[in-house]
Amino acid sequence: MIFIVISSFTFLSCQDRKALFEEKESRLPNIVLIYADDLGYGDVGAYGATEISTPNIDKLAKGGVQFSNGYASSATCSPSRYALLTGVYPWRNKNAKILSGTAPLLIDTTQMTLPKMLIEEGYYTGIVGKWHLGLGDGNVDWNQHISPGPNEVGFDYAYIMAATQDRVPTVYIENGLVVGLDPSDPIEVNYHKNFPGEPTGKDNPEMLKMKWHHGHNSSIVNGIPRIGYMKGGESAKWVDEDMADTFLAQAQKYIADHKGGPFFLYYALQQPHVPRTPHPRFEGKSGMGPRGDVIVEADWCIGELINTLKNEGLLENTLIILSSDNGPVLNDGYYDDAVEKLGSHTPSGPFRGGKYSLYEAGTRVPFVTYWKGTIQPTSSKALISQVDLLSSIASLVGSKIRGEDSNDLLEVLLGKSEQGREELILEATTRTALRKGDWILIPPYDGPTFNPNTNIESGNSDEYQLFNLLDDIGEQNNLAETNKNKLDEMIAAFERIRGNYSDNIEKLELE
Ligand code: NG6
Ligand code: CA
Repeated sequence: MIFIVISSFTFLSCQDRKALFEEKESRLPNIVLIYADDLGYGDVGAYGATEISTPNIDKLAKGGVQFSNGYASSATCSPSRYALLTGVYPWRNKNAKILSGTAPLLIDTTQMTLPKMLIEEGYYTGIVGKWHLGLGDGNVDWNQHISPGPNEVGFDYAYIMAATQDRVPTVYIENGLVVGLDPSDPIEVNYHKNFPGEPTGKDNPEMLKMKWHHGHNSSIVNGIPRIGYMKGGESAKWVDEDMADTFLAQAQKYIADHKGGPFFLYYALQQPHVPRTPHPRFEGKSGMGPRGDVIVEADWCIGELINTLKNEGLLENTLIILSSDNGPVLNDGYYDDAVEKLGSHTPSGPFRGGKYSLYEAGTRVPFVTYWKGTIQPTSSKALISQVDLLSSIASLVGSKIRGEDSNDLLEVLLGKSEQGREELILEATTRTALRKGDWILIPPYDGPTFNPNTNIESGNSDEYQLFNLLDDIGEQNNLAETNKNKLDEMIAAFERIRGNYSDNIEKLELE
């Protein structure tokens, strides 16, 4: 099967890559992209958290460039990951929304991606962790080789979960094959109807070890009710509490196997997304319940990964980038004490909103670059987005490829310049806003202004909202009425960039 994967691969062979690599005058750095799921700006010590301890992330932030104006492209996962890998704004693709576990591959196989660009420069490319960019053509047989997926958009190694930890199928997939699958117990997945006789979170509360609050009442796996229905595949089902260790071990193995380099490792952590299931050795460690505990766990994993790079002698030749796919949420559908045990911790930091929100906390996230001996420790106020990584990394490795919406901010990434973006479109559940300089424009949108389930403001309003972040970081004073000139300037800039993509906007559904 490995043979099939490699032979169907249209990219460079190992020998070609080695030759290309040897041609390069200087040694290209390895690149490790650590991407957390729903980690808030205020969840990290270096970004001001005092109630939770993240010493390993802090070491990267304090020893590298700590960005205070670093953004995810979207306030939800799949759109942010789409932009991260393609260098294209997610609102240009009408399918770039939170995907179900059976959604088809969101990235066109002919599209340029960050890993494809790196393969052309002689890199090995691997992903370990959360994918959530769709698989196959929308009609996947989970018992056969699953394609197209990460292997077809630039990763020559992939060890992934298909969607999210709260969505079926709850199995790991290695290069298109479900890990540990017993062919006599085939997997079936359906997002519309249950399989006859299978228990659900809705009908079988007695089987649950974690209770659902909203959504999450379909199939039960390991006592946790999920989104979507799944049958079979018993031997392949993951153990939630072991997921962090499983992904870490795979990421470490990838590094050890490719230490000859250059390699690109996309380490996509599942924490602190729901369901929050720390390994027992992290239970109670934060005093904040499972959400805090899995942040401590994620920080530990990051420390272990750095140790691996160090022990392999790679730390001086590896650019590490750390960020999160969107802002934080406390109650995202399970009763797990995230709200009750929060205490004085503020996951959104000084910002308004959270995950799903057009306000700052939806997309302004921890954003750090670290490269021992090459990047000098500094903090940066430059405006930078994850959509810029493709062009910036291309510039680093000497590729001429650039992404459609991706700015070459290599000097900013390396901490040598504070000349970031002038303007940036922010997205949240298909709605968009503009940041330009220190100003934010949120156009009027229909739909609820507040989601009582997640306790997060959507950013919707009947009126234009205009904020000046310089003296109003919490977006409290709407200046749209009092500063008409600025409002007009911002609307013109917004319309210039957004064009008529407003066709993609959907009525906001409560998450
Ligand atoms: C929402 C889920 C939420 C989470 C989110 C995706 C419900 C009610 N809510 O639909 O729990 O899974 O999708 O999160 O089902 S993301 O970080 O992957 O975008
Ligand atoms: Ca997320």
